[in-house]
Amino acid sequence: MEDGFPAPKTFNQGYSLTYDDVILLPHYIDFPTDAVSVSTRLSRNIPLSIPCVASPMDTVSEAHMAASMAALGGIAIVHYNCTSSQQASIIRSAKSLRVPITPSVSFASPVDGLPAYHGRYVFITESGGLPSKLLGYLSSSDYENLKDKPVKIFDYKRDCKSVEYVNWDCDLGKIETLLDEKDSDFLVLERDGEAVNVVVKEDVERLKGYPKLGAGTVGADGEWMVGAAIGTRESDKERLEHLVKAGANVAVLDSSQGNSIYQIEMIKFIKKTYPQLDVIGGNVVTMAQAQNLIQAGVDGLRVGMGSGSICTTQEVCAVGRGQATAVYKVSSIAALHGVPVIADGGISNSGHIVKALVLGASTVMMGSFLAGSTEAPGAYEYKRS
Ligand code: CPR
Repeated sequence: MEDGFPAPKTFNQGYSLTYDDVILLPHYIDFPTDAVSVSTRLSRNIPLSIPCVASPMDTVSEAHMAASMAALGGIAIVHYNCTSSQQASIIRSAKSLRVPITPSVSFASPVDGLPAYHGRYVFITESGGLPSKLLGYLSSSDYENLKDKPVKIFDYKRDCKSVEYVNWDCDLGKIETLLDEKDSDFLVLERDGEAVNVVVKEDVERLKGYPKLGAGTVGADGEWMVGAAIGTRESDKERLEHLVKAGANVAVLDSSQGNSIYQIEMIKFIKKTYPQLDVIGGNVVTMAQAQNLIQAGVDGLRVGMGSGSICTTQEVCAVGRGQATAVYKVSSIAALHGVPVIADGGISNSGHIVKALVLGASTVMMGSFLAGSTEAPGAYEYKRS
């Protein structure tokens, strides 16, 4: 009895279908939801326990997004809209974290004035950020009483004598117990003499309300796995050297049209220079494009052209493909070679994730879905109208 349209028939009619053009038929359930495993692979050698990847965008993936995604069993790809040393420092910072808490406090360097946006505490560190040596702190009551606000806050800081420190890999349960035992409002997580995070009591309460953390994405070095985006220029080879030294676990070649001589040469270079490093190529939307990158040696493929919420490739360059068709077609050929596929862009509800996975993707990459969250970079601004 034929009912509905099987995938090969649906995707071989000559139409380019988006996620919203397709709907899946339900089947039969004889298992509880907690028996469902969504564990998968990002690339040939990177297993994940959830199929979620944060996009390499400066509004999405920096240290705290990377630590939080890895803590949930996914991964983030750190953007490269910055110098190579800044990108390497974001990667080092993500890998030096264990508890996925984004500090709700602010940081300043000794020469700074009061930050424009600050939380209940301002911590003064040597570099003005983390990880760095902690020099002192001010609470909101301290700086609210400051008459001359632009002054160097360093002159008004409290010293660190009363600060409680714990080791960087202390788990959330122990942090909660210590906060109670010490009757302290915050704890400083420390690694190799530097502060790597500050956990305030209310952050722990917030995190307890999050979905249960599964097996985190931990690499052979015992730290969170973190991906790094790079381009295909000569200078990106030097950038990659910094990123590998910082501990990047996978390189993602960032291009809206990945099937190019530049990318193929870069893939070959990386596989030869860093044979232990997985390389993800893309973006591609056709089987022929995918075939080229697979032959060049990619360990994963990123699929989508014009699918991203801010992407204008289809309008500006008149190329692209409906994301449902692109994911299905590329996954069909990638599966023959054991290469996992990332469905990149256009995820605006959980149903889109299900569709991408059913059509053959191993993971979905999300940008706007994650931007604006606590874990994304940037300060929270509140404007009274
Ligand atoms: P959304 O999840 O926001 O729909 O799509 C995220 C994807 O959009 C990214 O992973 C990337 O492929 C693409 N993207 C991000 N920034 C972009 C710019 Cl500035 N221009 C074109 N595409 C972009």
